[in-house]
Amino acid sequence: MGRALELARLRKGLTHPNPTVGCVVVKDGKIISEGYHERAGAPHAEVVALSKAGQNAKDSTLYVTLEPCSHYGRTPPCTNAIIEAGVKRVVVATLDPNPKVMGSGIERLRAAGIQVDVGVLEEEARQLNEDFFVYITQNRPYITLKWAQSIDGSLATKTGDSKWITSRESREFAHRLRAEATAILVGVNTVVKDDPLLTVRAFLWERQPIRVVLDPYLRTPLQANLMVDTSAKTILVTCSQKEDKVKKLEDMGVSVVKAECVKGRVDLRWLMRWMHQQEIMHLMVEGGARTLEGFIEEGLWDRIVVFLGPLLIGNGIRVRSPGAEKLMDAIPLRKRRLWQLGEDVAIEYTRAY
Ligand code: AOF
Ligand code: ZN
Repeated sequence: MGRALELARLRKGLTHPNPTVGCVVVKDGKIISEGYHERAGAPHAEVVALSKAGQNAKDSTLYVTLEPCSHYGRTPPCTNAIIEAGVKRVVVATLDPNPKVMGSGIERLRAAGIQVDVGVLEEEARQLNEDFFVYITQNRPYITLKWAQSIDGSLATKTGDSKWITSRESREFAHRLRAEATAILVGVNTVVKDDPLLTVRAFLWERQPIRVVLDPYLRTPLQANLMVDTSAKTILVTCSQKEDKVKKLEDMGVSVVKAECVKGRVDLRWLMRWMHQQEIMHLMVEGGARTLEGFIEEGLWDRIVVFLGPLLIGNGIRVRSPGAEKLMDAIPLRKRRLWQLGEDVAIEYTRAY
């Protein structure tokens, strides 16, 4: 199962809106074939591994990091392939929370007389696909909030200077995080002030996340990097009804989405439902402060990754939500992972409960 998880990790970030899945077929104590799910629409991990094993799969044990599917999606059910191949035993790391599967894959296999064991390296398997799990059960993308701050908590100086709080190592690592997201979102102020590209550039990658700008009044400059650069798709989410401006932007190749708005701000809950419909599985919010606050205020986040740069900025721009009076009113977090990146550290937090 450790090997199957390794295989799944190879495709992390490349299978949206599907989970990443690895599979190993074992016979007489030896691995006879391996497979992973390459991308949405491609065959599932089990089918890849079984077709490599051929006739040899008879009486084998199949290890898979996610419950085999039992439904017709973009591809036929894996349970059929497993039963037809004559597999004797199936070991599953974790159940598939997809309402179309959810235990029925296991049932199908057992009904066919196959021994099925569930729960091997379950924690690792759940963490690997936690974005898919949220997406498939909650009608919204999995949401990562990411920012870089000084030791005393500033995202920028009073005048908005923020390049750079963290080192090149941290920024490269941040591209790893981008690579796992389906879309990267920023507020229009960040576009105006920082003019970011929001692409994965620190290493070669098969796809670029979609860029999304919260831009209620269509203030994104036509010459902004994310307007001019064509290596990734750009979507502006707006409250504006100015048809001529919309047309001009669309002519430049960007998409403009007219959002439901409340008091001149995009309704984030509406936006999350819309993104779910667009099969955006994992959204990373990169700032600025007001945008991050909006997501925190709505309780719309699953994970926070904060980068700490060795600086004291003092009276700068901060993420202020939820403005607790008492510690009792603060949002408690749980530290999950920590990375040392040169002089910086990055810490990953999830909800404490
Ligand atoms: C598996 N093995 O490798 C994957 C599974 O549209 P489809 O046919 O690709 O089905 C997608 C669903 O199948 C997805 O939402 C998830 O429930 C499951 N993914 N299942 O047995 C795999 N990628
Ligand atoms: Zn399947």
